[in-house]
Amino acid sequence: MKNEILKRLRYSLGKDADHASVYDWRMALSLVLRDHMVDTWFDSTRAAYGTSAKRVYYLSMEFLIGRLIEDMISNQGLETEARNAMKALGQDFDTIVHNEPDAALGNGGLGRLAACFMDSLATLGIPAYGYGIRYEHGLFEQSFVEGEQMEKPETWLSQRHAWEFERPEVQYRIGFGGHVSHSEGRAKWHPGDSVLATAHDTPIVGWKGVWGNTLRLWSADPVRQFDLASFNRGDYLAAGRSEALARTISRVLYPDDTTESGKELRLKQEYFFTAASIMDLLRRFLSDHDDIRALPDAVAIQLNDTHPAIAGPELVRLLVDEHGLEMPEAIDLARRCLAYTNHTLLPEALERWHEGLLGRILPRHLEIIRAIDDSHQAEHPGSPRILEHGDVRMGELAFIMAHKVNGVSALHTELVKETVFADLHRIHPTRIINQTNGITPRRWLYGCNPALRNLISEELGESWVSDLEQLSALTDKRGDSAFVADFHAAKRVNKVALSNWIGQTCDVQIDPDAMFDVQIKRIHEYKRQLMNLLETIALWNEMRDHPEKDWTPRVKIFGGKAAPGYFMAKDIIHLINDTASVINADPVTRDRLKIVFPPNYNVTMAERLIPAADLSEQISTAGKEASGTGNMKFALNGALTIGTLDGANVEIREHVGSENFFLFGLTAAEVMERRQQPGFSRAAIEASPRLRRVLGQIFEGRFSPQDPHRYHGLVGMLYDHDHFLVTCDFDSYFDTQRRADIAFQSQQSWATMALMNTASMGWFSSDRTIRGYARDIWKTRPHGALLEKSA
Ligand code: GPK
Repeated sequence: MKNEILKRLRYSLGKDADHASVYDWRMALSLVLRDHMVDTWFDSTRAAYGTSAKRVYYLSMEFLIGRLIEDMISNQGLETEARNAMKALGQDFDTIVHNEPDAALGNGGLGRLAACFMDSLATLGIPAYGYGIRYEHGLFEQSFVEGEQMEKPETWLSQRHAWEFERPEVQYRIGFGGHVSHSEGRAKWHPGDSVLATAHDTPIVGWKGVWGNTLRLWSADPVRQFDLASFNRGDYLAAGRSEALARTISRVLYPDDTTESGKELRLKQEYFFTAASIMDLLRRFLSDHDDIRALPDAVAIQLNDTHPAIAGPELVRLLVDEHGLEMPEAIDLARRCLAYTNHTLLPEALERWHEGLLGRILPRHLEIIRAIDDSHQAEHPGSPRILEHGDVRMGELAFIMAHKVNGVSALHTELVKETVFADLHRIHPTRIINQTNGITPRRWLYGCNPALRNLISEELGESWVSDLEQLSALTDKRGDSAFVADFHAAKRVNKVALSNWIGQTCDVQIDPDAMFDVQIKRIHEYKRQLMNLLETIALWNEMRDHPEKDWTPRVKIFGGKAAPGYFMAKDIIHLINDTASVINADPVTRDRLKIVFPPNYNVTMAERLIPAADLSEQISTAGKEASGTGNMKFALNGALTIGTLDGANVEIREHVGSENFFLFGLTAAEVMERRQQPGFSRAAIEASPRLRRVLGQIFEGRFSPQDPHRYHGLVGMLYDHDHFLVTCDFDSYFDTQRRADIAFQSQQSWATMALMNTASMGWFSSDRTIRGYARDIWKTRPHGALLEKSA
């Protein structure tokens, strides 16, 4: 490998060892790793063609993959080789790994789920393509200036992307606007504008390098590169204008998570990547099939939320306008290919487009949507409509065009049936099913937590990495005090490493023996970072009132970004940082309580924080978090959860045991009921002197002395429209935190509970989730075993 790296350095980067930078070394190593992958990748592609196996197409606006180098090394079993080679070349391996920028092509859970699914699809050997957008700028870079969030554009592509193959020959023309002509019962769309979608392929190789799939991301390019006529006329700006316009489509990821931006460019992005993907999969299908009617036997298209829901009308359009099928048959054929995953019940996240806007950009699609809507109405009179009050409702469209609709946790799926899609569920009672989310153990234990991984592998060998339920064997170790001590020691190694990193990045000294209490996720009112902070202030007050008590030392760690236009979320960030300045400087509590908020939370930071956490904050208002996947990552890495009965928390608690989980708060049903009571939040505040005191301090400017009015709006919100019931759950949360304090005092029993979490989390592997999709939705079987045999 050493020689391969030197060769790549010389011939692909044009450097010799004496002049190579960290970047050059990283690229050389990455290219060597990519070379190793290509053979597996080709074999898999060939095998998929050979067996004419059904292929899965996962359409997603987001793939939050983070760094890839460690996946590429460990999935191919090249760790020792790679480390030795870099050592022999006099390079520090970790520096090289950390040189790779995160591919932040997603906002949060939805995008990260797509990335975990890609890993599991490859590990299970299911022929699959991920389809998305190659954003030039991923999720913005966050910094804090005097405690406030600032956003800077993210620039991961300012360096060459090591893993992708550009496919300039794989291009599709994507139309927008224009008009539709009808003659002899046939429609034809004449787009007014068009751009080219160009493919960029990243090979995704699964565990042990047995199978490789493709993540195909589209970039938008102008149809005509450069308007030479304008240029020659001297109009230099006009010459580049169409080029710039086309490129804006894949320029930037919308930074909204579970909130809708409703912008025209967003609709164009959605259509752009969906249309390119559908054309691409049809081309592949037609290359080895003659009969378009066989499409559902060869193609399963999964829509990751409604963002690609235009896939339904687009597929129907191609079947009718280009392949000459009749509308009813086309709709039926499309439906048998399509399935839709719902990720949220929050009304502000449900996509709707004004009919006028959609009709202007996609006139033929609007006609087809009307036809779909009318035919569904004719079959099921009185059913909900796709078009309502001048809006196209993408949820209803996705539902009606899918043969299966799934929720992402047991509770969420039940709520999908009872709330957003209650009427459609009555009409199609078998369509909605559950597929509880999962996480890939390759990244979220094997990769991010070497200390724990090694301990587990010494005990069980390595087969747990692709068969996570084997972790249950660790249950037998709970009475083995030596093993529990080793488990505890692994956690401590991670906590020391994190303490050092926080010392460097946040300039705050923290005690590795304190409880590390971590809440990392997008900043959103329903996730209730605010409640966590209020509890922190209340704890601080009590520590100051009773300094003589034996308090459990805590480090409160926050991480996450707010959407740039979400002002309440930005206020919450500001308040966390303001409070941290005051509390961290207090000599009375200095050894007992610290707040840290490292800026620019991303996948790589999660990989650092999760292995070092003792307590995982999963405290959303019950009924609001569809699933959560961070909750799974923490529990797998031996953190205990403090949480509500929300999303997958419910199932996590069932698996790890209620004695190993800190439950608090109202249930989803109680939440709905409480909201109906007038003045519920004032009543809750009245009843809690502790909460009243904290709100008083914030209101009076205790944490913002330079600007005492800064948080009047925020406190007022809690009094008058506490939509997420922070005030109602506060006391229960505070009391449960004190139970956690007491439990933490016995390190031995805490470590045993933590071990029981790790041992019980096998079911939450995304391998299990993907098997569920394959069995219940796609009707496809893993082919990895087949390949392994032939190898
Ligand atoms: C849900 F609707 C959305 C969205 O736009 N973005 C997003 O990340 C998340 N989600 C849910 O909030 C999580 O509860 C869930 O675990 C995740 O999607 C994956 O299903």
